[in-house]
Amino acid sequence: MKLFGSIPSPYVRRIRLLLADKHYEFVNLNIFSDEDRATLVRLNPTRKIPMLLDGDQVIFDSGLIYRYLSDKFAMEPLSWPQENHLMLINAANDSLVELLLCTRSGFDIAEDKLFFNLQRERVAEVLAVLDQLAEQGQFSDWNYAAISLYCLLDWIEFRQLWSLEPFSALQDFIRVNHDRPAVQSSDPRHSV
Ligand SMILES: N[C@@H](CCC(=O)N[C@@H](CS)C(=O)NCC(=O)O)C(=O)O
Repeated sequence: MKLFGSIPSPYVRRIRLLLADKHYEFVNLNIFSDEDRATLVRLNPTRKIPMLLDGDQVIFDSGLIYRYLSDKFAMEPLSWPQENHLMLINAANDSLVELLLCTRSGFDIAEDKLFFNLQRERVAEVLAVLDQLAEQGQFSDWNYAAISLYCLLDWIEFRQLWSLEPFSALQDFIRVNHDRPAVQSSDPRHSV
C-alpha cells in the first residue's frame, strides 16, 4: 500500500496516524511543485491529497480511505454520534483550507465579504461545539474522530490559523495526546 500526501496536511496526517502500526509506504508530495503535481494529476482527478494506492486500486479522499482501511483491517466502526463529530471536524477543516488558499492567493480574509464571513462563522461555531464535546469526554478514545480532531487542532496551531485560547477542553485534548509516538513522529515541525 502507498499513501500519497504531504507532511503538513491534516487530512493526510489522519491516515498516517490511523496506519501507525501498519506496513505501508508514505509518498511525500509537494502538490505545488511541477514534478509532484504531475503524480497527483495522474492518479487523482480531484487534485487533492491524500490518496491511497492498494494494488491497482486508487482511493481518493481521507473519508473514503478511512472506510476502505477500516474494512480491510476490520477496525471497530465509529458510532453515529462519532461520525457526526467527524463531519464537524471536516467542516471546520475544509473552511480553514479554503481560507488558507485565499490568503495564499493574495486575498485579505479579514475583509467583510460573504465568502470569508461564512467560513469564519462556521469555524467559530464548530470549534465551540467541539470544545463542549471534548469537555464531555467525547474524544477520550483514540479513534478516527479523535485522531482527526488532533490533526485539525495541531495544524491550526502550526499554521497559526485561529486562536484556540478560548477552548480549554480542546487545549487539554492536545496536551493529553501530544506525546503519543505516532503523533510525535508525524509532527510537521520536525520535518519542515
Ligand atoms: N475531502 C478531502 C479534503 C482534502 C484536502 O482538502 N486536502 C488539501 C490539503 S490539506 C488539498 O489537497 N488541497 C489542494 C486544493 O484544494 O487544491 C479529504 O478528506 O481528503
